[in-house]
Amino acid sequence: MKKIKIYFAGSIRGGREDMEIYSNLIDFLGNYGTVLTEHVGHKNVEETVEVDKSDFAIYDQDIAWLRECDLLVAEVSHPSIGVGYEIGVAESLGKKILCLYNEEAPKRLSAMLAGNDKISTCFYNSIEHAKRCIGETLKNL
Ligand code: 6K6
Repeated sequence: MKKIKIYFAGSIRGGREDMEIYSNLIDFLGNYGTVLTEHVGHKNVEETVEVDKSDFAIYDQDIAWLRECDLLVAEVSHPSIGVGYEIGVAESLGKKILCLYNEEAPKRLSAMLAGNDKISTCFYNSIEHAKRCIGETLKNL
């Protein structure tokens, strides 16, 4: 059976406060398919990048992965311009999109996601809850 390809999006330059949650979710997603963007859950992601990887190269690679993926899972509790942009690109490519938002996050979720019926949003209250949402989405993929 063909392994599904999952693009995981999470804040990098927007702030790394939720990095451990990303890492936990990426490990979980790895049980279901190939996560194209494992680096989003790595500590010191920006420092570990090869010195010659320009922002242009990062952009080109991420757009290619967005085209290639079967599913975008975006952790959106911590606002990030890059993640919002990726969600818009994925929507325009007709990709299935699951947004995960911790209902205790300090900032309300953008209406551009919460009000978008082409995006499934899971308002989770625990990491286990977020994982159940992922399981449901994958069952229906
Ligand atoms: C680290 C490891 C390898 O390369 C890096 C350098 N930075 C990035 N590499 C790959 N994708 C990135 C990088 N910076 C941002 N992104 C993409 O934007 C990711 O797919 C994230 O989902 C999103 C985060 O956007 P910001 O605006 O919070 O940085």
